[in-house]
Amino acid sequence: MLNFTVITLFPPMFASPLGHSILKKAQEKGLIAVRLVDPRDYTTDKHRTVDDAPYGGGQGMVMKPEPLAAAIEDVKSKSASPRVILLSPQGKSFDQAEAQRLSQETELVLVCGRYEGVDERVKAFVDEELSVGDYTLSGGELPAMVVIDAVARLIPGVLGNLDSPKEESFTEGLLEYPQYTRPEEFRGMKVPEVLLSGDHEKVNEWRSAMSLRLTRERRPDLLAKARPPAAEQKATATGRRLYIALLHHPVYDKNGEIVTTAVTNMDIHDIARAGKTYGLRGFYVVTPVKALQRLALKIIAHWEEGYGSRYNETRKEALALARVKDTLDDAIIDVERECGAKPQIVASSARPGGNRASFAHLRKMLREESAPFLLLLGTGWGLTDAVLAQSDYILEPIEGGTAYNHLSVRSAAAIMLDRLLGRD
Ligand code: 4GT
Repeated sequence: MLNFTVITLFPPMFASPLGHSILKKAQEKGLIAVRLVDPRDYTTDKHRTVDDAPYGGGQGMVMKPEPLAAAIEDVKSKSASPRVILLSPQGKSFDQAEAQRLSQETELVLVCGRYEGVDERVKAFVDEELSVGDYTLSGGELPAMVVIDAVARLIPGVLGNLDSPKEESFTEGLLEYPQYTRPEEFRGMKVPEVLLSGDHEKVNEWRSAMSLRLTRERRPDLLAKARPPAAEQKATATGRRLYIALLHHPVYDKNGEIVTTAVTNMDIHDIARAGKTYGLRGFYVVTPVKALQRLALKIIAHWEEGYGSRYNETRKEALALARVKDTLDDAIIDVERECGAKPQIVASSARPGGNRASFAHLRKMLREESAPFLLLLGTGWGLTDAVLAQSDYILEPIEGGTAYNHLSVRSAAAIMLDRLLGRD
């Protein structure tokens, strides 16, 4: 139960918003109550004066402090733990997080200014000031109604569902996705196919993707503000489609011969840690050499289960991404098993030439398509032409703008992950 008390010179203004729909029902159900208090009832002169001319001159009138202070004090004296809020353009911005915070209170007192504003000394009687946006209104009444509506909706039961009305946290803090209802086609405009599919997972993915895209286009400030859980899920939603395979065979050596390179501790650790940081779904260490597979497994298991797991909890989390496979085909089959779809193969090559996909393009595909992607990283002198030829895309090379072109595979992996999954 949340008790609102509104201190206003115009109590009848509240009748309509409170007398309809959700807010009306919320009061009927006893989930909120709204009391209206007129500061004019706290005047002591015979003209019941609530305003006066500003000291220092200037146009308009200012709300006198005495009636407002008396009204606030009276309301406070009748309540256990009231939180007194002055609606004011100079206040802190009211947003969904503020609404969430206020919905935890039991007594909210909303003070509405009129004329040119309230005498500054009234502020000694309020706990905080809130603004509903950067524009000027004729009074605090509409802002008070905005606050009542936004806060009341968050009280369990007001919207019908008894548990907290929070939706999937994925889209929390982002703009809503587009909504459609019947008919399926209206004036030549069709409802997106996916919404008719009955596939709830696909529908949710589409809605999340639309929310993200809309927010990125229109309100990038909201994305930057998104709280860590939302941000993390945003990363993993695209990262969940991306896998990396580190190929130790087939790769070239410096003479252009096809060879098998050795597994290294540092590559496995660093790529796993970068992968974990950016929300990569899985990291394949590919080598056909049994002894090197055992070595890779030992490196992973040391951190997953051995002394290292107790020694360093965060590295254990990262190494849990790593999987050892005999061949590239085994890695592809593993992705398909996990995602239910064949991965698109993206090769990376530092050698110039070929038809290249840009990082921006792959980043977009990761966000907007549902297929998994397997990014191939070569060791030694790079992936063979045969592997490049069987790939769906060859990623553009990473260029540092110099003639020197010898990034380690783990540096290249980190840069690629940032370009594909990192924050804008
Ligand atoms: C805008 C807001 C607000 C006004 C807002 C004092 C006299 C303030 C008129 C009142 N305008 N109040 N709370 N953006 N105007 O929240």
